[in-house]
Amino acid sequence: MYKMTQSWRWYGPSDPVPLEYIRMAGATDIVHALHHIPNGEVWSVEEISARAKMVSDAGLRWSVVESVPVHEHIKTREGEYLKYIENYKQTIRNLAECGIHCITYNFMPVLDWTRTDLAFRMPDGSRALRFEKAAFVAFDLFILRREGAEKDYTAEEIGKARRRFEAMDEEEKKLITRNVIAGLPGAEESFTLEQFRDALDRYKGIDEEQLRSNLAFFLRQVCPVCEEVGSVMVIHPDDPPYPIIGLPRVLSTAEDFRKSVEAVPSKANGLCLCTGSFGVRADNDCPAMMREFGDRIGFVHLRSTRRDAEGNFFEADLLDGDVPVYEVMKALLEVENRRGVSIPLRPDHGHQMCDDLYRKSNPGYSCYGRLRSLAELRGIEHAIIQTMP
Ligand code: DNO
Repeated sequence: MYKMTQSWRWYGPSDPVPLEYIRMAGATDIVHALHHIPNGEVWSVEEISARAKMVSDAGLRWSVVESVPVHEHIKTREGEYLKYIENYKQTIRNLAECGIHCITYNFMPVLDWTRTDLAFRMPDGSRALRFEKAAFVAFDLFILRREGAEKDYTAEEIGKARRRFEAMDEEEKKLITRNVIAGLPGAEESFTLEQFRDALDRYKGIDEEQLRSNLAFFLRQVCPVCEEVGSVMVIHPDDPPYPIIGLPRVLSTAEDFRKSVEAVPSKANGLCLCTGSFGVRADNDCPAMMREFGDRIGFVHLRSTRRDAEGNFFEADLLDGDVPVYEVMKALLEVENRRGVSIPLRPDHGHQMCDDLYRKSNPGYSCYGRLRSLAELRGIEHAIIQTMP
């Protein structure tokens, strides 16, 4: 019986959750990146293998990279994009030489994932990450003051955002700004408001079709290298899965991934099925996606969000959100056993709880919340297996 490979994201030696705790959580595999290497530079074999050794000395295995960041020049296909693509290829080769064959990346312009609130109080006292639409629109319209932003919102949304903005004190304005543009864990870039406006300007003239074609161009370059060395590129969906701040999005739905595969059918063109990101849209059916894209799924983030009609969402308790976790797990087990592989899966965006409330942790990546999720996932998997033929 093939089962999920229980994995855990580790941010490196300065992560407040050390490797020894991760092992106690029941994970066997580490999801990791060389965060100290600037975007676009080659990861050398020396650096990769030194880090892999640190992981294996702790009795774990570094098997998934999350992420090798895609340089902005590649996303906009301008400037030094060809050089950065060559560097990316070399990093793929170097990772493969060290036995690491699964590479996560995203193609979101400028920002990686986005939240407005990193300490949303849950009824049980734990803290969750949240995206509040009115606060985000208020940031866009009245803090960033993006040119033409009003065109992206309805009169009602603008009215709500104005009232939300007027109710904010200076502290809250600063906090929201920091949450949106200073970079959440794993996002390798952070901006001041000025730099952020410049970064947005570079996307003027790049619409959805153009961005899609830039993604295909990139994949056409790197997938052959992956095929050569037996690796796979797994794209992480947009989070949230719709356009924000006037930027195009190209990986928010099943149809988006279909289009990508149609453009670049290489078997190295894979998917990181993040149920929390896709699950923010009611029209994304995560178990169906697991089945449809099963052959291309190289990595899974299993978490659950809860949305409302206005476009707000928060990271729910794993079994109390909009994502049908049981169905996703069942579909995953079917895929694994059909393919004869164990797919790495990690818990994601756990709540900050217990002792973690009183110490510094990476938002979404504290210890207990993820430990709880992983335990629940393991339980669900165990129970499903009992009833499988
Ligand atoms: C957030 C993460 C993302 C993800 C990247 C992949 O918690 O899921 O930052 O790592 O988008 O490139």
